[in-house]
Amino acid sequence: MTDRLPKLPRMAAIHDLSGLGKCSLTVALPIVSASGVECCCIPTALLSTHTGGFDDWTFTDLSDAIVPIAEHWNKLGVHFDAIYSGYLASEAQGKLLEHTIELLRSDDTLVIVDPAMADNGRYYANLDDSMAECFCRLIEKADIITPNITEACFLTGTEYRTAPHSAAFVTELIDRLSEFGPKVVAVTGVSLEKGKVGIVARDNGTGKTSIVMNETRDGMFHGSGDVFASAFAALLTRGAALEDALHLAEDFVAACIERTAVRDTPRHYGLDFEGALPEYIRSVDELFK
Ligand code: PXL
Repeated sequence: MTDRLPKLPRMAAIHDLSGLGKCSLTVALPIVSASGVECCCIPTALLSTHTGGFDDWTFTDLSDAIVPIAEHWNKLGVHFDAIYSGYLASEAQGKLLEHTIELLRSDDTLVIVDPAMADNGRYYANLDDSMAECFCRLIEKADIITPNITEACFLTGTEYRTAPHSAAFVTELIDRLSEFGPKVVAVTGVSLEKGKVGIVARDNGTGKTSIVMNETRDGMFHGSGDVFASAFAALLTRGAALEDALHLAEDFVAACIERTAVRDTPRHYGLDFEGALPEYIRSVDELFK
């Protein structure tokens, strides 16, 4: 049997660990694993909850652990097919992440940076423009970036606009983000027409733009960006075509949102992704059959 199994791709996932309120590592670890990719974790901070919608969260900074973990892995000679990062607790962590990427990256490593710092026209708690500056430096090192509309605006110094978004506005954002050099720019939370929301992605290698849209649901679904980016990053790490990765990841997010809405799970608790995993795994298996 083992000689029939393909190589297991390996990803370094560098995110905070928020114990309650699914996002960051509590989303990346299960979803990357379910996608058939080994997920090696570097927790950047330990929080009781994430910072969106909860009060009085605890916060333990793990900045001092980031580079030593990467140095140990580097010394072991472990090869990473991908490096995937998200929310950063401080600007200083941006510098540490840059160093970590240098330590873990090989010529064929895919670097995915999700500049998770803002939504709905506002920065997350305790973050400001200095975080956008920090992510501007980081996305120069990335092959793939997955900002939402707010983050795309903050990274490019563009005034934030609420939905519906004109195609020209989204194209302009993608053009400006492409100047930072990433091969793939995938902007999430785009609504080109009332009642629909989704992702517009451009492959700067081919110049092809792909759009995937789903029905909107009322309200905001915390953690949906992390669910999308985790599935998308893992599928691309496995070698999926951009269009396939986009559709599969977005369908998965839509199924998670549906379950969250039907259960009426408090939105800040994150997406009910657990029950959508079996179907997602079947679709992943089908794609790589
Ligand atoms: O998913 C974004 C995110 C990740 N981690 C922490 C957060 C947030 C958004 O609020 O607070 C700690």
